[in-house]
Amino acid sequence: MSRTNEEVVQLLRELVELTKLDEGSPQSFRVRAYERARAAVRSLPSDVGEMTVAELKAVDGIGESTARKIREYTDSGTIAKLDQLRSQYPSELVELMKVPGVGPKTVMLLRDRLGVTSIEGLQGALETHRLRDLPGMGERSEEKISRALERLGTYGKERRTPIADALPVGRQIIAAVEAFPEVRLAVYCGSLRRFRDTVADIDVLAAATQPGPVMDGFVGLPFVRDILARGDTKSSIITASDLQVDLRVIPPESFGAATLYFTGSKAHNIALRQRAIDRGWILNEYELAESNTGTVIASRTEEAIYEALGLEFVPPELREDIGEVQAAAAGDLPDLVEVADVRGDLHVHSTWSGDGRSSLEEMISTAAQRGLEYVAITEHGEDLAINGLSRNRVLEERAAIDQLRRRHETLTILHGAELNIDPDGTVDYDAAFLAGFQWCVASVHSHFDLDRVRQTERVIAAMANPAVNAIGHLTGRRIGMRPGIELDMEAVFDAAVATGTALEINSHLDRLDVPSDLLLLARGIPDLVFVVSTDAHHTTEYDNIRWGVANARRGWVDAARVANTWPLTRFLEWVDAKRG
Ligand code: DGT
Ligand code: CA
Ligand code: ZN
Repeated sequence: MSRTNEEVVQLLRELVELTKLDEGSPQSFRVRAYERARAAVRSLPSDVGEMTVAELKAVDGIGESTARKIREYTDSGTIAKLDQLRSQYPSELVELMKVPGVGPKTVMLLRDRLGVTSIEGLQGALETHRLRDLPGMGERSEEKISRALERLGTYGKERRTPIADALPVGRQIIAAVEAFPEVRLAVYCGSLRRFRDTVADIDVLAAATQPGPVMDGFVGLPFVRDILARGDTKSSIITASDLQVDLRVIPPESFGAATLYFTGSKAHNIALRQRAIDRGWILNEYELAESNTGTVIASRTEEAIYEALGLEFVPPELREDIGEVQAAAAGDLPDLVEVADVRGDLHVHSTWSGDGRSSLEEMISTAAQRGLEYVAITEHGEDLAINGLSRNRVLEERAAIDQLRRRHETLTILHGAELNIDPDGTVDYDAAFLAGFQWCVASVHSHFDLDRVRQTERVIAAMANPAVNAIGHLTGRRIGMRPGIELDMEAVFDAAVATGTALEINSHLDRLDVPSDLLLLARGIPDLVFVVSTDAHHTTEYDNIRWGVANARRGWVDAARVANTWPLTRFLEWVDAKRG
């Protein structure tokens, strides 16, 4: 995506949220118009900065008034309507809508009746049980909101930003900083580079010999809302999307030591520093050096520093001091899955599903162009309202796929489905009809608030179904928006192994599901099988595979356990072992 397109996508996201509040509804005409426009710009190949209002309007999903707002932004750098909404609804108030169970109407009630205008205020009101007296609320909804807030754990003073919001900003900043003539190389470090689900801030390093102009350029970037500090080699800003970004300029000869230091984690750094001390050396953000003489041993690259310390290179996703330093010392790091290992994508939608945005033909030809060896088309099952496929539609699509197979001889196309797991663990269609599919993913799309025992039974019952090859986005979480269902992971892992069912690692940045902390619990289970899938609804979303892979790596998932890295024959043998 072009930089302007990324900026516009973020502004439209803001407009969506603000308009929800302004109109007191998450579904109003205007809200949906902005949402459609956002999806359209996201997958637009051309640069919106270069497009006229007429050209913008011609894009499917962009209406007249949004087209004018986009043009207003690319011409003037601001949108008057957005500025007005921002001043009317402060960001702390907007943030309240992220709490599950709190919609725009509730936010306005909270503000007008209880004077609550922030998450902290909401916490206070919950503690004193003042929510239950609001119109339309009660003890139950109060309890629900209270629990959701607790489990989300991303609010208050330790407010953290979901990676789906932070990563585009991080990439945008890197691109902007690397465009300065003085800068040779820029990287984001910290929790973002380690690929945590949420980040507190974005730590950026730039290699340059003249820091002054880089500092000037940085604080002058168009998406800078506030300047917190402007120093000689370090500055901090707040972006329009409300994220803190720190930029440090580092001399090129220290770049490795600095990226190592600022990537962290703190605990990983401490373990490395101890290894250095044991050897009579010091390790800091400038260099690895001999303590006595100050002679530099390594500083320019991270690789050189790990090597000097007698360690295998530790990928950033593993740097949490949970055994990776010992493993690197023993030459025993896992053989982590990489994007290049992936041969197939096993969760793909097209416009046959109500929420798909590229045609079947486009999804298949893009899979072929990208060099995939196999792909499973998995439209929603009939139980999913609006987006699901009736039996007739399934059979029609099967015929359409048969036609497309003739045109794509190097690509193996599986006709699959994404089934919905009912509260009791049953799925769509019937056994005979299900046997007609070649691959099925089954996912939880409803009833997120059952207790742990019932959720566990539900998922295990779906695994026992011979038609189900993988469980899609296991917990159903949306990072920062909806907590995942609670599961007895030990029981889930056991059932997956016993039934020959894979656990999907969903690549959507707001899902990253199975979450990496749960993947870590499966480190010692060699027979557990995973698949890393995109759940693409548009051709551009095949690219998301790298986020699923990064999440898998953070969970120490080795390539051998990822079924879609296997050659086709082996993969199909494994699928058929269950489908019979
Ligand atoms: P965050 O920002 O909470 O999402 O997590 P981090 O890991 O990005 O933490 P942050 O931004 O406070 O610091 C970035 C990195 O800088 C951190 O991972 C390690 C390094 N660092 C910061 N403060 C210290 C410190 O006091 N000692 C050591 N050894 N390293 C530090
Ligand atoms: Ca950080
Ligand atoms: Zn899906």
